[in-house]
Amino acid sequence: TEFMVIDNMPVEINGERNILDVIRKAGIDLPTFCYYSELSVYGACRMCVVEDQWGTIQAACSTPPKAGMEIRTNTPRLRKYRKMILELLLSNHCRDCTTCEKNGKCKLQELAQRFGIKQVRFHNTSEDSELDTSSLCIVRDKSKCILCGDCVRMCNEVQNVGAIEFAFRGSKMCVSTAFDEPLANTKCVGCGQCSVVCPTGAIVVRNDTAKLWKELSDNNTKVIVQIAPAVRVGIGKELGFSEGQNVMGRIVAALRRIGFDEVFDTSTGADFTVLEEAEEFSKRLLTGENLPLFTSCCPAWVRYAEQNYPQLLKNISTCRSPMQMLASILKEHHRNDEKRVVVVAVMPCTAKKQEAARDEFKEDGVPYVDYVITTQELIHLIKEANLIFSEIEPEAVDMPFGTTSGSGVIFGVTGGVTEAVIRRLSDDKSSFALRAIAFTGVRGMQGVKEARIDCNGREVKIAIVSGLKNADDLIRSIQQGEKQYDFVEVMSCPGGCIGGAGQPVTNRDGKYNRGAGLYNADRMSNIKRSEENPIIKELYDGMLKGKVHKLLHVNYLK
Ligand code: HC1
Ligand code: SF4
Repeated sequence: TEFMVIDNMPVEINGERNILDVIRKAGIDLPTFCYYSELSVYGACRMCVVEDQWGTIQAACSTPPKAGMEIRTNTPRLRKYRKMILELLLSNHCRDCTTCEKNGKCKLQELAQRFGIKQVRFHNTSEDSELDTSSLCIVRDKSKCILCGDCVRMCNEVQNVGAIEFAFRGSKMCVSTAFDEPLANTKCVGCGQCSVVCPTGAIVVRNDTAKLWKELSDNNTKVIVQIAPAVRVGIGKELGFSEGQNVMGRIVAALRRIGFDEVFDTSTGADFTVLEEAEEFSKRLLTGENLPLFTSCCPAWVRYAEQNYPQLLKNISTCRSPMQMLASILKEHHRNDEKRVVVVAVMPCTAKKQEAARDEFKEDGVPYVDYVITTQELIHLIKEANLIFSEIEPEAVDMPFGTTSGSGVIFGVTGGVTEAVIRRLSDDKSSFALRAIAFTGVRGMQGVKEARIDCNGREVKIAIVSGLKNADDLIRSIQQGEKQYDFVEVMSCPGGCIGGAGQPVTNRDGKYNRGAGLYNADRMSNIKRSEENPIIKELYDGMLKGKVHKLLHVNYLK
């Protein structure tokens, strides 16, 4: 084995691409602003500088490890250098930390504290800039940007959207949209992944909680809320539980204390999606038309397809997303209520805010989903209500739409929609067959997965992608005839909704734990298949009669 020396300790080199990864493996949290293992190396922030045995200073993120190398990470020179960088960054940065959306989660704030910066000797030369609040999903504040470029690389390399780029050079350099247009006028799909990697408050998730408090205090309004699958495994870590732990019961109880009148689970909506999508898929398999079928529940993906592949829109499922299906059912159920009824959705996703505002999902100008808040905003609500989350006793959701299935819950992790649909379509209904589906290739955190299953004697070819660049590559290989599929699941966020930009930020292991939390919930669920959820039959025989098309489907083809 090869090894190098880090701060007098021998450390094994095991395929790491740079010495930063080796250093971190050795238990040293070398600071960086611009390094993410899933993005290309930019090497601009210089916070990860180290000194070698000859006294040369270099950035650890862009130096490959070599056997025998001797590295120091914490010399007086390096400490001075890091403090200088931080001071320079802070001199050009707004320092209203207490009122910043990122307060307590900002890397600049954390490192200023870690390195004991007590004063900033330089003057702020940057001009004031206006907030860009044009997007329904995220808010940009250029004055808080430190030019690490993480958002730019995320938007280009992982999402293949390219809505933001570096503009100008030297002291005028900034991150900008083309022609400095408001974000809403660009190709931005609202995935929010740029905010996930932004170390400061320069890009944050839009906070819509103020409007919600207003609704909650209005006695003439009934406020109904639905909770998405991924939220239950994404929220716990910040509220005293372990990452990925399922705290659904506590979320339900907290929402009731906050003042929501009825609480439901979006996985109930997902069960309807499974049935409708499975039927749509079987029909297409018979006719051979518009294959592959692309899933439609991810709104950032739908927007991406509208902008880049309009010819593929006919292949996208006409099923509304589970959030929209449940919302239309809820609004229909309360159609004749005396009170005004608003539906709120708690989502792991920033793009759902945009989906809810689409004209397709409005009736007489009123949206089916009135407000979307993200998991992050739900944490704000809980904190603002002074609730001690860990001391709340878990409660169940309301009836009559309170039954769910394990299939609906696994929607929140990449491959989950596919697995749920296969459960519906496979004619072997044994529990053995159900468990075997998990081993066909649908599970796992990889960005591209393939599975082949037998469906009524026919081999069905499936692809599952997360991250829009992966989706784009797959579409190209289909168009060039290199690949052929019948069913393609697309989620914009790497890992699926559990890694949604509305969730508290986590790493690879965190996403894995969240996924495991959802598979656990499925295992513990006594109803595994969507069609076995009793509310399904009840509504198809009742409220949905003659209204399936109106309430559960959508036409993105204009
Ligand atoms: Fe998702 Fe979905 S799973 S899109 O990933 O189909 O956001 O969690 O709510 O609508 O069910 C998100 C999650 C969510 C919808 C469902
Ligand atoms: Fe790019 Fe997504 Fe950010 Fe929009 S929200 S700028 S598409 S990364």
